[in-house]
Amino acid sequence: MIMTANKHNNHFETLSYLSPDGTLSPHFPIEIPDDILIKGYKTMIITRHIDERMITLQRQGTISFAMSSLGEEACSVASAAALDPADWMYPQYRECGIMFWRGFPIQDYIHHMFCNEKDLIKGRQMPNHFGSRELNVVQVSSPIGTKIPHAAGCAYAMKIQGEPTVAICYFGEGATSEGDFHAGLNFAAVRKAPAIFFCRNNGFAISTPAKEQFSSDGIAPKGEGYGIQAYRFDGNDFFATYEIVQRARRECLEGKGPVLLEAMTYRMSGHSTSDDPSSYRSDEEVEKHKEQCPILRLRRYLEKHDLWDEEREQEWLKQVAEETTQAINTAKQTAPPSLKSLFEDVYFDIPPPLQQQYEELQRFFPEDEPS
Ligand SMILES: Cc1ncc(C[n+]2csc(CCOP(=O)(O)OP(=O)(O)O)c2C)c(N)n1
Repeated sequence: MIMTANKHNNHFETLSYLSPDGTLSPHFPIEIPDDILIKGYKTMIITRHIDERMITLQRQGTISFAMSSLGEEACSVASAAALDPADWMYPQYRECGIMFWRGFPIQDYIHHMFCNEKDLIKGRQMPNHFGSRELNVVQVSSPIGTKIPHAAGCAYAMKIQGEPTVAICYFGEGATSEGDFHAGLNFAAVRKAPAIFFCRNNGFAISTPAKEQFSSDGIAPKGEGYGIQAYRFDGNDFFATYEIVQRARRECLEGKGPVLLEAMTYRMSGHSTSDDPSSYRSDEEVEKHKEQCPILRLRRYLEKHDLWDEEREQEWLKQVAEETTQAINTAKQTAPPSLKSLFEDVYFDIPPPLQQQYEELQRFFPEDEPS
């Protein structure tokens, strides 16, 4: 059961309902419709498959960089499932599952990973820095923690305007060491902004283990200091994640102020394709976490309830793999952003000095066609 911060030992329990063998606790307080569970499972499969393919493409030198959410898929997918499509989302780079939940086409995601001319952000960011204005997902940005005050401000604006929506901001436990974490949580707490601060505690900030990041009992007890509600739960448990995010959303909309969530999970992958985790953690440690795989756990539940089977699994894997292959092939044949795009979207009309720079640059890229 969830406890509020115990002032004597600051120990928070971790709420969990789904066991590794797929048995759901009879204490699970709500019912999640079967179609949400099935869509959630299928979306986690898409997320994992695309992550794997992107890592491979990076290793082959086709794309420049990739980050994976291997083992953390329930955090993004179950939380997105518990929200309303009108809620604003501020993801970090490990939340591509929210995009797939909200219906972002695989093709658009892969164009983004290739940073080509069909990338919605025109290749101006690194891969995994997705976003979609249409889906109310604010684009990822590299500096860690900067989205926390943005989400607090967005939530406060929605409150002032009387909109029945919340803003959710995702970040890792490493981001909580940034000043922006304090500024964002304090502002949201004082203004009672309907913001959900979703901390994915996956154990590492690149090579720094959580135990070297803070001396508190994780992140959840910090909510007490800001005077806000906090919950800690098993982030590899689709049911717990869904229920807690739904609850946090309700509390936000009841005017109780922001909620701090700490999803306990484990980063199964390297930090990014530039990282070699074998230099700071053992294979045995990683192996130990495999049994907690959020996809496996939900699959076992679905199978126990005749909502999924091996035949459906194979069919879905095939469909996802084919669509991904097709999307990769299309992205490979898509041109990079034009040189001209470097000069666009800042001014309504390109000022003469920039126009001159563009023309000078063109001399070095005579084959570049303005798109
Ligand atoms: C302000 C800032 N400092 C440092 C970095 C370099 N950096 C990129 S990711 C990262 C670790 C973030 O860890 P965490 O917030 O726990 O998220 P995770 O990668 O574990 O999901 C760091 C230090 C950065 N991008 N921005």
